[in-house]
Amino acid sequence: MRRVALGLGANLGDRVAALQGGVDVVAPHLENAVVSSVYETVPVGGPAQPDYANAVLVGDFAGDPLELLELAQRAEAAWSRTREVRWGPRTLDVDVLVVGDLVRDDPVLTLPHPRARERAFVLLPWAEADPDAVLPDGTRVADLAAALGAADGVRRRDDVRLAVPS
Ligand code: A4P
Ligand code: MG
Repeated sequence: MRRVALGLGANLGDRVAALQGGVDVVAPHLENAVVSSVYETVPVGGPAQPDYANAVLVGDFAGDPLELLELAQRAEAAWSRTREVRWGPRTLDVDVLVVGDLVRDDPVLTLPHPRARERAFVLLPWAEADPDAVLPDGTRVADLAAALGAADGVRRRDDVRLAVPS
């Protein structure tokens, strides 16, 4: 059993419904699943595009890392994600952030996710969902989140809540 974290992002259509749809596909395959609040975030990189809704799902996963990637991609496909532009708008993007302390330098599945540790829209929800989360090199996610300071462009929403299916 490994501790895993997935980052979910959506910036087209009903964004909260898309995030919930992603949780509904992946969470049943996790134990002790916890999902963060929804965060309203300014887009990072890519062309001019609408703001994102982001969240992080954590839990314990017994399967192979590639099975988790497949679940993430199944969730994206369920929201018929269109993917014309790298870093462009998407109905649902699901990234595997970590799979326990595994390190993989493989384009099919790179672990930890190479940009996770720099991004406020990942670090803040992740630290909220799992205050004890650590990266494979031992860095605490909560410390990285705290170091962001004002966390420009990331705002936690209090008006909506995602649910982990029971
Ligand atoms: N892949 C390799 N490693 C992984 C991993 N750890 N998790 C491969 C998921 N996939 C991984 O991904 C391309 C390929 O990466 C996949 O085939 C998979 O096998 P993709 O999702 O098709 O491409 P992408 O999402 O366009 O690119 P990428 O690199 O995932 O983009 P990012 O880094 O996820 O950035 N701003 C805000 N505020 N919020 C966001 O959520 N997201 C992005 C996307 C940009 N700006 C954003 C946000
Ligand atoms: Mg992605």
